[in-house]
Formats: sequence, C-alpha cells, structure tokens
Amino acid sequence: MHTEQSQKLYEKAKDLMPGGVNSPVRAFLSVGGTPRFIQRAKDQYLYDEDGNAYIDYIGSWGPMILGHNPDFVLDAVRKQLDSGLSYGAATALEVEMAELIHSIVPAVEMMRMVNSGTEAVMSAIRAARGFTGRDKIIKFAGCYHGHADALLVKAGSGVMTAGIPDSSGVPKGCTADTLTAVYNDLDSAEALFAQYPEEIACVIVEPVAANMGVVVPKKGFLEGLRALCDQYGALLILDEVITGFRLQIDGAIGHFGVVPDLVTYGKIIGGGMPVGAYGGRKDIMQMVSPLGSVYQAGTLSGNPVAMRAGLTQLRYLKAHPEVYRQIGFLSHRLRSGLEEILARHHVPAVVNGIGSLSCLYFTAQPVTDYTSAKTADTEQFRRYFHFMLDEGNYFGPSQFEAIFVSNAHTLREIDKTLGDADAYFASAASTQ
Ligand code: HOZ
Repeated sequence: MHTEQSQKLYEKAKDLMPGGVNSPVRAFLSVGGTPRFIQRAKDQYLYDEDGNAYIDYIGSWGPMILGHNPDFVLDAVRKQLDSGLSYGAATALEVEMAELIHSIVPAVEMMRMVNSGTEAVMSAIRAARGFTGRDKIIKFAGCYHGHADALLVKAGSGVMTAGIPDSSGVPKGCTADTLTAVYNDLDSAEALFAQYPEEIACVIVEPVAANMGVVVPKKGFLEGLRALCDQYGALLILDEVITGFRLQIDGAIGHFGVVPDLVTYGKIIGGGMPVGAYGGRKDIMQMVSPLGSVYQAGTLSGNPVAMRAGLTQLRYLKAHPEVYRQIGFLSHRLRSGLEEILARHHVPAVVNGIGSLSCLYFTAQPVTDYTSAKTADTEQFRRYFHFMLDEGNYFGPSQFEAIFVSNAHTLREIDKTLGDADAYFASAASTQ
C-alpha cells in the first residue's frame, strides 16, 4: 500500500501540531506507523491522500451512523448555507431540535446545545453541583467524559491509550472532588457514598463504556447507581455522547430503562458537525443561566448549519427504526464471525459488544472494567491493526477504542473484514 502522501503530510504536521494531529488518538500513538491523512469519505469508505480506500469502522468516532455524506443530509446543509453560517441569536431550528429530542427522549425536559461532548459533560456537572450545592462527583475508571480538568482522572480513550494516569496541567484542586469507582462494581460506588454521604453532587457514567474498548454494564449496575443516587440525594448523569441515538433511537435510556436526572449528548446529534447537548429534569436545567445561577454560554452554540445537519439525521433515524436492526445485525455478524475465527485459530481473545458497538480485546479474560481491559496485549493489537489496515480495514488505532458499524455497511464489507481477520490469524498462528 502506498502511503507517501500521508507520510509527507505527517512530517509537515508534526512540526506544526502536537503529534501532527488535532486529537491524540489519531496520531497512531500506540500502534506506530504513519497516520493516514484522509482526503474524503463516502458511505462506508474513507479515502486517503494516496488514493487508498478503507472500509471505515470509526465513522468519525460515532457520528456517521448512516455512513458518510448521505445525500439528503448534504442537501439540507447546502440549503442552510444560503441562509447564513452563524447568527449568534436564537433560531427556529434550535426549537425544532429541542422539540425533536424531547419527543425521542421525554426525560430530556429541558436542554442546552453546546459544541462538543466535552462541553456537554462539563456543563452538566456544573448544573448538578449548582443544583445540589455539593462538590464531589463520582466517575468510573476507564470511562472517558471529554477533556475537562475534573474528568481527567483514570480516563479512557486517548488517556488510556497513552498510558498516562492523569493529565499534567490539571491543578490538584480541580480533581480533588473527583472520586473514582470501579465500572460494573456497585459496591465500589456505594463505599464512596458511605464515606461522603452528603457531599456527592452526582454520579457520571457511560451507560456502555465505549472508551476502554466496549464494556457492557452488568445487569443491575445502572439500576443500582440510580438507587444509590436516590438514596443519597445525588444526581445521576448518563454520558450518552457515544450511545445516544446509537444503541436505539432513545439510546441507553431506552435500552436499559434507567432514567437519569441529566444526560449528555454529542457525536450523532450533530450528524458530523460539532454539536453537543445536555439536558434532563426541568427543575435542574432551570438552574442554568439566564434562568438560574449556573453560568454556561457559547458563541457558536446552536449553530444553524450544525443544527440543520443534526436535525436532518435525527429525523431520519426516528423515522427509520430499521437502521438499528440493520447495524445491530451487521455488528452481530462481525462479532460472531470474529469469535468463530478466534476459536478456530486458538487465539486467546474476547469480543465484547452491544448493538453497533464492538471491541476485540487480545486477552483471555472477560473484560468488565478498566483493570481487565488493561490486561489486553497492545503489541498483539498493533500487529493485527496494521495487517487489517493494509488490507483496507480502518479500525480505531488503539486497543481501547470501539468498532463502529454504520447503516452504509453491507454484508459484503463485514465478510471481507472477517476474511482478512481469518487470513491474519492463520498467518499469525503459522509464525508462532
Ligand atoms: N476521543 C475520541 C475517541 N474516543 C477521539 C476523537 C478523535 O480523534 O477524533
């Protein structure tokens, strides 16, 4: 595979941007080699600057649930462009968006649009603290909630990939009130509540942890967190930046039937444009400025072009429940195919997943939390990743990222990927 153009760009980029990228995982940090510089994308494919085509299993890390550039989304965005890029003033589009989200997830009684998942989470936590008058928060090791200071504690995603425990540049004071529990371990959360019964403002959790690979909540875990929050007067925040409008139209809230006090969104809600949102109980959201004393603002919040893209994609998803059946079916095929291949080649590995989110971990033990996820052999992942990339399969360049399947994928791509995986494990077995 030719990668000369990507290599040239990477050399230039490294001089101008940290690691040559604008978001760390893209630098291929843990897998080595040259990050591919993507020139364009369509449907289920990415095309790089050297003209290579890849089956895309990232989907921009989640937003492209319908594949890249569905014509009807592009048409809607093009139309919007003629009316202006940004006004910094209220629009009918924002009202339509809020109405649509409320109709899909009634628990989101009131909401605020922001520009990213990071902003959504940061703001939701501020609202929770303002509402409860408490400072401490509980998060779970391996869950990633964006890069706000207070949340860079035992975080997943790029932090986990880089193997750094916490980020430098975060004053101790910013994380002093962040308590960390073990994912899927209710007792660990309960112990923190017992220690600080009246100080915990909220528990924030990824309902499916999708930034340490993919870890599915055990039965009773989310329900137990809900009960603990109720018992101790704390708020439950579900971080649905990845699962929102992906697990099913009403996300993890619909799937698990656990209703949080606040929820955060990103990715799919913007249809590929930078959008995030937080919302939930009206009495809490009424604390947010200008109604209440919790300040939060944004020049580009509710940007009309981004709203148009998100609204168009969400409307489509709401009207086409078959999308979820299809991406679930394809992902199930991918997971069961991988399991069969791994068993046939006697590879000690596990495949986790739910709906259209999957992860192949190179470890023999079940992956249920951060500690077990960390047992994965990242060197083995590196070899597998590069083989698959050279064959035209673009997975997240880290053991700890999810595989995303879109509605543009077909059985043809899934079966090609499985064929490549089979060839890899056959050759890996013969060279061991
Ligand atoms: N935080 C994202 C992965 N969970 C990566 C975002 C990006 O590099 O675009």
